[in-house]
Order: sequence, then structure tokens, then C-alpha cells
Amino acid sequence: MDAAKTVIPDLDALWMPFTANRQYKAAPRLLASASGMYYTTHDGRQILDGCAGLWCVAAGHCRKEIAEAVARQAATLDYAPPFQMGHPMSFEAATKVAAIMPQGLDRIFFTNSGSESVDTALKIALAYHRARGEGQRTRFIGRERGYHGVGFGGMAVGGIGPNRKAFSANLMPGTDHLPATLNIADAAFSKGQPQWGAHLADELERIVALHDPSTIAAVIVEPLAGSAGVLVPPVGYLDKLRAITSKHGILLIFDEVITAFGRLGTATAAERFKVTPDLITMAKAINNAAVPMGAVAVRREVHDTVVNSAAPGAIELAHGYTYSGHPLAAAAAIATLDLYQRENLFGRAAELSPVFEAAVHSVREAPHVKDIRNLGMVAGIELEPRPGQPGARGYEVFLKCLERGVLVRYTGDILAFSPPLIISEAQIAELFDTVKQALREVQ
Ligand code: PXG
Repeated sequence: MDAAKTVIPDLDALWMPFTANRQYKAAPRLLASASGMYYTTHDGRQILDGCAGLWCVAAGHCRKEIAEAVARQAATLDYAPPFQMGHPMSFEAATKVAAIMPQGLDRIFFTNSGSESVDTALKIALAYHRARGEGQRTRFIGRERGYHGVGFGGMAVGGIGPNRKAFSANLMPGTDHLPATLNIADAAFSKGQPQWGAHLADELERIVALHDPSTIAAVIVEPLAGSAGVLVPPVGYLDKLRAITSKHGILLIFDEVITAFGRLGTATAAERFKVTPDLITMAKAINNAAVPMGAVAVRREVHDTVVNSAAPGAIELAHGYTYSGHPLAAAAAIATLDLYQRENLFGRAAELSPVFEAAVHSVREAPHVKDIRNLGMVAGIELEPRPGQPGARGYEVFLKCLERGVLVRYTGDILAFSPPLIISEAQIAELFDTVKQALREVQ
């Protein structure tokens, strides 16, 4: 082995995000390169990527077409100001994104992350109601166990206790939360969408009545909740949310940072569930995570209402980022969306889903498994926590899998799987065989 490859850099200066810094730095895990379905570690080991990096590298790693597009762009136009100036790539990228959104959601605002997309969508909702003369609509309804990133807005509508705890006194005011849809007692080991649970959407009527419909700007949910452990929407649940929000003039936002771009076998979860929201937030797979990028797709009427209400020559929405539609990110998005189409990767995800479903559910026979949930090319395996040590088992399974050459994602005692959509059937088998072995080895 090349000795230089095994040199570990000084780890002290970097404060790592969402990481147990002391535990990590005592036994670091470093990735040095990647190609297709595999990472290579700093000491030269091949690792099968079971989670597309962090749910984002849908087309597989270091795809030549994307790398070349980024390199070309970096040498042609490195940066252009997006305020009161433009460059062709951002317009082209927006047109391509709009083309695969649900009918009507064809106005695209670029950001640099999922968190920024969420804050952008919340601000657009407020601006829309204000432009319509309903500026009193300021409340947002999220959902327990929802993850909408780490901005103050996204945290407030989010429903993950540990993420909110340290910041609770300063969260955006005027939020409320729907109940989460998970019910292991009644719907464990559901394959695809559970039959149980559509009635939980009726809670929205109760919350709306409590605050009065005229005070509510928008409801935001992940159509399929990823980070909190792959919570699949019950049959009929999202349709009910749509019906109730429409009835009361409330905007519906789908946070599709994980689900957009093929994860469920369609361009969007909205398409998969045949429920069209008013805004869709995206990031991650929009450009295969090659350069940070996010976006919000907005229903044209919402866009037009905001834009047409401003005086001529006035900036209609006082919002945007230095790097909105950055040339490198836009070039990567164009190349990525072309690649998805050329390789029919969304269709491939749909075709592979039954194989993936059978493979993940075969883990049921292994020890410690409490529930398995899946849809499209996403799955979660919830483990029984070790008594008195919540999260320890999940972490140890993650480590065992890594030792055996497979990267999985874990949050607490829930393992999550979201491989690149180019995964082969043999690699799907390898992924879950490794998980089974790891489960047999942990206490
Ligand atoms: N919304 C959703 C639905 C997400 O999944 C964000 C917003 C925030 O995106 P940014 O780009 O700001 O991180 C996300 C991010 C995990 C995990 O493994 C998931 C995310 C991020 C980090 C880890 O559960 N999703």
C-alpha cells in the first residue's frame, strides 16, 4: 500500500458538522476518492456506497460528463453576479428543472442547499399572501419528526427534538406541527405505503381551526420523511393534506430535498403520489451533489402574484444568495439532468424498486430488527435499541458494515439506505447481506 495514502491530516482545526467530533477524531474515517458505486478510503479500501453519499449522488460518483461540464465552466465563466445580471447557464438549468416538475410549477429560484431552499420557500409563501392582501397569514405548520434543514425557519417547522433543543427560545415564532405518521404497532414491516394512517391528515383541520385559517400561510411536509428514519406516507394521506390546504387558501410545500430526482422512481414525489403542491424544495441530486445547489419550484400563479404586485422597476422579492445559480452549479445541473434522461435513471429506479424492496425485507430474519420501511429506492431498518444505550447498536452496525466495505447511514438506531440509482442487483444483495452479517455480530 502507498504509505502516503495512509497519512492522516491534522484533525483539530475542523469543527465537523452533525458529528460526534471527539469520537470521530479518536478513530477517523476518511474518504479519498470515488467512482461509480464505490468510495475509496484514505488507506485504499473500496466501500460500496449504500446511501449515495448523503442521499445526493443519484447518478453515481465522479461521472465524467458532470466533471467535464464543471471543469469547462470553471475555465470559461467562474462566477457571475446573479443580482441584476445573469449568465446563460442559470437560465438553462432553470428551464431543465422546470421541465420535469409537476405541471404548473415552472418558476425556479436557485439556492445553495436544502436549508436555504426551505427558508426561501417559507419567505415566498409570506410574500405571496402579502401581495394578495392577506399579510396576516404568517403561521406555518410543519410535522413532528420532519427535517427541513438547519436555518431558523427550517428548524422551527422541523420536528426533530434534539435539533431544536439548544435553540428553542429563538426559533421562528408562529409554528405548529402535525403528528408524525409512523405507527409501528399497527403498520410494522409495511411494504411501500402503509394502509394505516390517512386519518392523521385530519389533524390539520383541528390545527387550522385552533389558529383560524386566515392566519396560516403554508403547510410544509416531506412527502416521504427521510432523515427521521424513512417514514413513508400512508395511502391517501397527502391527498387529504392537499384537499384541506386548498379549502382554506393555505399553500402546500413539499420538501423534496431527498425525494426529487428519481429517488422514488419518478422526477418528484409529487408525481409519484399524484399530489401537486404549490412549492417544491430541492437540493442534493439536482446536480448529483457535484457543486452545492438547491432550488425552489414555484407554481406560476404564486410567482406571478408576487412579481406583478411590485411597482415597475422595483425588486419584487427581497431575497437571494451571492451564489444563487452559480455557473459551476448550474453547469453541473444541466449535465446531471441530461445524464438522468439519457440513462433513464428515474425509470431504472422504478424497475429496481421491487428487487430493492425484497432485499431490504429479507433483513427481517436478522436479530434486533423492529421495523422495515421502504418505497422506491429508499429504505429504513429500525432496530430495537440496546437497553439503556439508545443509538449504540445503530452506530456499531454502521461501523461493522464499514469494516466489511459498505457505507450505510444511521440516525440513532435506524439504518437508512438510498444508494445511487445505478446500483446493480448484485450490489443490492451485497448491501443487505452485509447488514445481516453485521446485525448477527452486534450485541
Ligand atoms: N430538507 C430535507 C427534507 C432534507 O433531507 C434538508 C432539507 C437540508 O438540506 P441541506 O442541504 O441544508 O443539508 C435536508 C437534508 C441524513 C441527512 O442522513 C439528511 C439531510 C442532511 C444531512 C443528513 O438523515 N437532509
